Amino acid sequence: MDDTITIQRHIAKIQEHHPEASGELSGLLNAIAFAGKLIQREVRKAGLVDILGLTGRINVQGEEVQKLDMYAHHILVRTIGQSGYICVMASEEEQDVIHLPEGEKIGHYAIAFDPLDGSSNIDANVSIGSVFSIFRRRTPFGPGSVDDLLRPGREQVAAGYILYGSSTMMVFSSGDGVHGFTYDPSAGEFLLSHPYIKIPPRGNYYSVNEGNHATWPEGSKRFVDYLKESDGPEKKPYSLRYIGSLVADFHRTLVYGGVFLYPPDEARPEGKLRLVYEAAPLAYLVEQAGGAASNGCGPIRHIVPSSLHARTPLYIGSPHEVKLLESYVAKYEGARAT
Ligand code: P6P
Repeated sequence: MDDTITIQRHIAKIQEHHPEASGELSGLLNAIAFAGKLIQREVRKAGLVDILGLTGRINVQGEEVQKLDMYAHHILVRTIGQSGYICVMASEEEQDVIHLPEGEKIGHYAIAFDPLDGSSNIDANVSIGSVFSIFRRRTPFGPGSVDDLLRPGREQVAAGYILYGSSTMMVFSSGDGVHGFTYDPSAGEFLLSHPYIKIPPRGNYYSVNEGNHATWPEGSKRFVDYLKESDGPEKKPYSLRYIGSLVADFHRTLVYGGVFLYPPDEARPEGKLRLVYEAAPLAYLVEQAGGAASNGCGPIRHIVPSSLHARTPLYIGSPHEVKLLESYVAKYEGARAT
């Protein structure tokens, strides 16, 4: 590993392969990396506050301490909003799209993000993450609109996440493979640590909240039951790994292989996870890494979101397991509407 390649340098090298590029996407990715540095600083501190038992309500400047996910939201809105590279934003924390402040330079990209997914886990010191999805704008000029974001995932031009775990990592792709950068606090830089990440074609892990098993559709039930049988040649049973924090569960699946799934259930017939700023960006990444992502009937990348906060069932990981899951859905559920 060459630990002298910063994320800025890597992004610049990618841009060199695209002479037609204006540099806006590079600038946007660097703005996201900068936001990640600020967010990771607060995520680390939040754990400290809890340990020391400080009130955490009013800080030394007399400001109300924002909830961590609202802090992450405001950092991303401000750093990306004033970057000059976007025409519109969407966040898990806001019902509608976020327009740029009056007079802010309007750029050619549209971005949706989940500022801090899994933040309910922070008190247990569990890894959490920020997820982002980037499109080239579709509206012709001026302020962007929701039309720039209600698009199938196959139209994304970049996607990624920042994982606040035992170390902070930024993992992204802009169409030239998936690359991972580990934050070095002593240098204040994200350094290239995982170039060209490829997911194993099949794995030995499955990742799901088995507590919902009773009300899953038949195909998902039988698929998971199959993974738990031991029959030798298939190298089964698979091992269960579930953190309950999407970015952490996805990252492990990306690195080790296997499958992460959040099927629909009685309480959530549409599934729990969000399409625009969770499933679609992770689907883009996993396909760039040689994997697959499905809603059970077909690729996530083909689904046109009905709204910014639309939910979807998600089956994502190694192609072997995702294809096997789809065969179970077809056999036991027929073709669910995609
Ligand atoms: P459950 C966290 O709340 C989250 O949105 C994702 O990060 C995670 O994958 C999922 O929900 C966990 O859901 O129902 O298993 O607690």
